[in-house]
Amino acid sequence: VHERNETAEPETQRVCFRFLDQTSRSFSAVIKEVHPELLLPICVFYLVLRGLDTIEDDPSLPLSTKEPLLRGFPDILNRNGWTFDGNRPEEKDRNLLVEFHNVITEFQNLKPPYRVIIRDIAHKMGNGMADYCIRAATEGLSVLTNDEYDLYCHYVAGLVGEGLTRLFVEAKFGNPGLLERPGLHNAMGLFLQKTNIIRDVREDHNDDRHFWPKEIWSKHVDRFEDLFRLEHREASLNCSAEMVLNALHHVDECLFYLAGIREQSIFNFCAIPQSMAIATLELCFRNPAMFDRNVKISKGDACQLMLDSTQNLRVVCEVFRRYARRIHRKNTPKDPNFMKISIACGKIEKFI
Ligand code: PS7
Ligand code: MN
Ligand code: MN
Ligand code: MN
Ligand code: MN
Ligand code: MN
Repeated sequence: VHERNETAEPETQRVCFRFLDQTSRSFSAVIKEVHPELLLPICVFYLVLRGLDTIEDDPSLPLSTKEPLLRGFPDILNRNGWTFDGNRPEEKDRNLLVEFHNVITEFQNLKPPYRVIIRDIAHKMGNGMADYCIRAATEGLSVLTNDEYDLYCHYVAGLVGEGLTRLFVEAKFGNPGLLERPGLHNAMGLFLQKTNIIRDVREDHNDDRHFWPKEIWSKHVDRFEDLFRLEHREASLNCSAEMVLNALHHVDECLFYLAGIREQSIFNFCAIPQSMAIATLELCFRNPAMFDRNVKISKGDACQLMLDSTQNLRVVCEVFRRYARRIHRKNTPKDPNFMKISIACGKIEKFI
């Protein structure tokens, strides 16, 4: 464990770590355990992307404000003192942008190669978000095909995988071969993002945000809203099971990716969220509660997952096997995807 010397930290760094705690429930703990060489770069990377997401997520921002901000984020990172107070008062991470000059200062103090990576990912993500915001404003996102769903997840999460992998390799904590396998780091992001989209379906629906692709939900219900109606519960469960099946296809690539990590703190940083994700998928699988309220894995399960994800790849594979077996047991022949789900679980159970 590497302790930061908080009294020697400049004020702007302290502000960044405070924002990390405030804006991330799941990532702040794992980021703070990262090797000192990448601790601040990853914290700043997180806050830059959280800033972008806070612009993307705010429905009160007109497209004419939103689009140039998203596309112009690489420039913003050059502007000393830039802040933004245009988010609606109830936007949860509004203050991050109101005090964004702290993030910009710390960004500018990073080593040049780290800055290049963070700026490049902010550029690609901002443009991808802008493209989908335009589409969401005109027709909504619940019309997506499966390929469009994967592309959206690539922009908001697969690119995070690319950026992190470039940081790991630059710091010599990852096998440079990982850079030649974009499918692997993309899978790391897609697996997390798809799990988030599955679990948050109720909350996102309340905010009028629909990410489940039409290519999937239209096989089960006529209108997206029907997923939340009691008389369609069986169809909704089959639909969510197909969403889980879609996410499970990334598992083997995620486990291959983890085999390329060479430093323990980075391994933990990568493995913990992946383990939490497979446990969350298991919790959501054929669980009607997810259509009524937010479901969350228990504190006890989360603790066990932390312990198991900070050992080595063999133990992490064991975690994946355990949850795949539980999904397998809940699978039912009433489900139109019964066979496919059974095969997908069987593959994970036999992996390594
Ligand atoms: C730089 C650690 C480890 C190779 C802010 C980590 C929101 C699922 O949608 O707040 O607000 O409910 O729960 C993270 C790959 C990205 C993908 C994406 C930056 C793993 C802006 C995480 C995270 C790649 C877009 C969770 C993708 O957010 O979501 C750093 C390797 C940010 C990772 C968003 C979502 C993250 C997410 P929401 P959450
Ligand atoms: Mn978003
Ligand atoms: Mn968000
Ligand atoms: Mn999101
Ligand atoms: Mn979400
Ligand atoms: Mn969230």
